[in-house]
Amino acid sequence: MEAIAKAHTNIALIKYWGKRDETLFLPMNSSLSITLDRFYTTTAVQFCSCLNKDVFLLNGQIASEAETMKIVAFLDHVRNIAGKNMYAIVNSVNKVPTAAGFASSASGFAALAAAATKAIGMDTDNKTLSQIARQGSGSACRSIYGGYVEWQKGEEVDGSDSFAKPISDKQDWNLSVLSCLVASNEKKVLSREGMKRTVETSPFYKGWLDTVEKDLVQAKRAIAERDFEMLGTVVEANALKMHATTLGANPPFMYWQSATLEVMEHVQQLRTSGIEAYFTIDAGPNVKVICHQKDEQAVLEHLATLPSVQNVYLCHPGPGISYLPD
Ligand code: 2P0
Repeated sequence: MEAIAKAHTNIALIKYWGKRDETLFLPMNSSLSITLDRFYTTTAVQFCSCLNKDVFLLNGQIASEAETMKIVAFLDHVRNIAGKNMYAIVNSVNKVPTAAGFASSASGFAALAAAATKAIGMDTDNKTLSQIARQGSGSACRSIYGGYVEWQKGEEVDGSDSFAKPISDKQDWNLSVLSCLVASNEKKVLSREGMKRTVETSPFYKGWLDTVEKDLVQAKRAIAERDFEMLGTVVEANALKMHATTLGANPPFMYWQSATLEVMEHVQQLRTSGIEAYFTIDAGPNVKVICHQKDEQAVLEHLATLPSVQNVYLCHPGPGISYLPD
């Protein structure tokens, strides 16, 4: 009863920001992402009647109590669906610079969902897998698939219509994503807490909800038409709007640091100089820059010269989940 699965991280072009149901991880809005080739998690799961509790190893070490509790809750869910009650050893290795503030929960829970369901003997299709991964971490439901992926928020109270799927066409648009690690000195508000506080207290949250579905339609149209300017414009605007909601929360908070603003300004200057590049930012200070592949070296060189940028990781659209050995 062992299986090994690999899943890649994803970067949201249209953000998931806010839950309507925290237990089932049902989002307030639909979102759209690119799965990235460079960062991934490989997870081995072994269920055994010989165990009297779940064990979670992260990068070769016994994980903390808090991290283990999240994994146990997720395994409980899988055991419940499968109707089995064996404990498991979960051995997870992250090829994501997590200490640098790049989130690994998407690849982590996508890989765990795939490995755990297979190890426990379930024959799961990707739609079901996406729904299961969602209940570990919302953004994980998008990492089941490669390329450009939409998470439809769904309408049902039981979450049965809330899952991700690849957007149907133009999957081979090989844009470049440059993940910029900036000098960071503050502990961030975790995204789970940040989105909850924003939904509950920010007067700007209504503005987010009123416009995000329109942003999604525009982003999908831009991808279908391979219109990079249209895509970049809506991606940047959507990220700025998400971050604006945090400023209205009570207590207010912001994920940006001075280094974040420096990269944002530089990207806008690149556009003025004729290089098409756009930024997006998640729940942290790092900035992701998207551009055409033909411009990636020029953009990389520009970003790497900024004093506040510690590292730039060049990424491209990557694959969905896979099982090892295949
Ligand atoms: C996203 N983020 O769409 C958005 C944009 C951060 C900003 O999904 O509570 O770790 O586990 O469902 O998925 C990060 O939130 O939150 C995230 P939970 P998750 O990528």
